[in-house]
Amino acid sequence: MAPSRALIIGITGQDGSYLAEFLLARGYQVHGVIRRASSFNTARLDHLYRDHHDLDPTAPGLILHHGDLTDGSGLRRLLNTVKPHEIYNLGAQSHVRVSFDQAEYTADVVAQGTLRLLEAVRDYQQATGDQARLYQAGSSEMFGAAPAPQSEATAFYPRSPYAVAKVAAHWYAVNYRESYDLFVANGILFNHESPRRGETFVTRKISRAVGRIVHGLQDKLYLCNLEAVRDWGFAGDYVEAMWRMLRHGRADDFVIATGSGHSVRQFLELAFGRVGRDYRDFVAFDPRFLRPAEVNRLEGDARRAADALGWRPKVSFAELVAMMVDSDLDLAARELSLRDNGHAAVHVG
Ligand code: NAP
Ligand code: F7E
Repeated sequence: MAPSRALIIGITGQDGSYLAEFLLARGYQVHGVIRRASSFNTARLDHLYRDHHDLDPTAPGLILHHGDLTDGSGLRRLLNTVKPHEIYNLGAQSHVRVSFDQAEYTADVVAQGTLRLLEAVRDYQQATGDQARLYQAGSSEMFGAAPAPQSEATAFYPRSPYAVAKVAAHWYAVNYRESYDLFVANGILFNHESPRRGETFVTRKISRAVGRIVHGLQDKLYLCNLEAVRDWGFAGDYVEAMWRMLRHGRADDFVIATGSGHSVRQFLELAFGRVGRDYRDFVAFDPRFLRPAEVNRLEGDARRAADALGWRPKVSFAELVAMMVDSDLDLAARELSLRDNGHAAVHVG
């Protein structure tokens, strides 16, 4: 029997790599969309990738295609080529602070890009009669200043160009679901992290600094607001929720969260505590990282996902911090060894 085909937009990111692993393990043929870049941008996928000459095109495996959410005709051609059963739209300029500096670009990729994809799926479904189920990566940032805990019933109050663009994408998805009978599920995911998290998000910035400080490669860590509270889970757990949303009997919107919030300061205490250090000896304040409008507290209520999808997080906050610090201790040890052997530093962004 031919395998199920999944198309992942944003496969080179943190979530894309975990989702690709998850789907490959279940026998999917995974098609990933990557952006053309002047250097390789597939580091998170290298362990999964095999040269396409060695692949059977009708069997499970990973196949990569060039594409971009700003290029609607390319997306249409991809749908016609891949004929996906499931589509995961994870593509985004996903950094909240950066979205204040690149607001139009963020809107083009996140809001307009989702609209381009929905239009392509609508036409594909109408032309072929085949349904491609779509997962849309929404964010707890859409709740912004709304009081915690936030659930599917909480009204959005976005506080950044990124969050506003995600709200637009969310409502485009709802509108296309209601107008054209598309199967579109909106995941409203709270922060999820891992050793593969981008290095400029606060958790990874901290775990990376712990590793480099222990190995003498860094002596200061510059941060801004330590009182912000986030509901941090493990990305590996969260990609399973995406998949479950597309297997559910009805397209719907789901909050995915652990239910408990922690401050950046608490993350620092645990991360530095794991290596017997006090974060106060290393952390300094840099106002450049402040956002023009901050989101103070995000803490999700994921009871709908637990009841309808049977989804629950497995990795605790303390386990997540330990996993990230341990991984970055190894990475820093390798960086030190490369440096001592005359190689350039490992690039960490
Ligand atoms: P990420 O690591 O920043 O990955 C984003 C992905 O989108 C990368 O593969 C990136 O490609 C790709 N991308 C960027 N611009 C694109 C464009 N114009 N066209 C096509 N692809 C593009 O983000 P993540 O943490 O994996 O998050 C996945 C999705 O969930 C994002 O939509 C994010 O906004 C959303 N989200 C994340 C969290 C979280 O806590 N991680 C929570 C809620 C929602 P390059 O590698 O080439 O840059
Ligand atoms: O910031 C504070 C910062 O950039 C968390 C994205 O995946 O999750 C992510 O967005 C908090 C904020 O994540 C620094 O002010 C302090 O209050 O790690 P972050 P985020 O903004 O929550 C959501 C759910 C998404 O959807 C996004 O795509 O930490 N903070 N000092 C700092 N943050 C950063 N980045 N750097 C600092 O130095």
